[in-house]
Amino acid sequence: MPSVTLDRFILENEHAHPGATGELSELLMRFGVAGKRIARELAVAGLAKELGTAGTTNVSGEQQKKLDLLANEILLEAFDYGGLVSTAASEEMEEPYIYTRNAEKGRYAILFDPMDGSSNIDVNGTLGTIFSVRRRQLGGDADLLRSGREQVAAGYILFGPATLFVYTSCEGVHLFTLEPSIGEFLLTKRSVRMPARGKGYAANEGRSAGWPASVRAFTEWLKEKDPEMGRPYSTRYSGSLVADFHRILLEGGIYYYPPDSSTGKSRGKLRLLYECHPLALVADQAGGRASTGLEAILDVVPESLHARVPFAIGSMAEVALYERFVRNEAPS
Ligand code: FBP
Repeated sequence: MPSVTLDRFILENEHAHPGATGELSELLMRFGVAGKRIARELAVAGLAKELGTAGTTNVSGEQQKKLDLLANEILLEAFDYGGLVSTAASEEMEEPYIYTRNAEKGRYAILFDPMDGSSNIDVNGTLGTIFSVRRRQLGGDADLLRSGREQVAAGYILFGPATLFVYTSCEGVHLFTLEPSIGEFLLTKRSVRMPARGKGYAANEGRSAGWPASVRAFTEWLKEKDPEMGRPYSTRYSGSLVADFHRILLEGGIYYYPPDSSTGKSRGKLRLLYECHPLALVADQAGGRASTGLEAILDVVPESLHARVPFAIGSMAEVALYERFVRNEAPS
């Protein structure tokens, strides 16, 4: 049984940085604690009547589930003491939450998607929490509306058969598994590397009629018979970005959510700051890539807090090919 706990791993890495104050370490450990609390709530949600909708919609016009709001609350509470965080932004809150007690001294701003894969909640499907950490500079939105390269840490908690904690603080990507009987995340894989090429793709093909022709052509290319190029690829789309990304992190491949004129989502569906930037940093640190099709996701600076962006993420080979199709430089 592995024995390196998340806290020990984070603290040992902190000691590698003489100037470290320990605040980022503490902050990452708090995401671990919040993840354990959310895992517990998910496990009993059906019994606790916590499934279903809350009767409200979020700023993106999506129906909020009770568990979206419960997870949001648990995350906000996790940082409500100790003066670490000045601002928290979330998919489930129109405006950022300012920790008034920490507004001046909190050295970090955090962003999160409390419950990714909401359509899986009521059917016991795989879910996740995505998080991003930035340094506080000027305070308020000015600290948030910045490129993805300014993140100091990012990661996700995956709620599946096991609960996993995956993060990077810009020194590789590390994977931990929750050992329920001791309530600790234990190191299961350090310095995870994404395979350069995969065999699967994750996209909601049911919507392909609304996609740009270039993305439809890319999808058709993946499905052609060509054993030498590892084609045809298999479809692996779970309804949860975190679950699909985690598979790609370990097995390679590509996930994409392009612009979709059939649902009026001309900029795609996924939100840049708390879905795409954090996973793009994890992919980048594991040797993969995330793109709009035209530029690296990490270079995109959002105009607004809940801005959407066309998104493709995964192995270098597949994302590079996706970009060639979008730029109409597809292989003949
Ligand atoms: P939520 O954060 O609201 O769940 O939205 C993101 C997401 O659910 C992704 O996890 C998933 O890949 C995608 O949206 C599913 O969207 P669609 O149902 O349009 O395929």
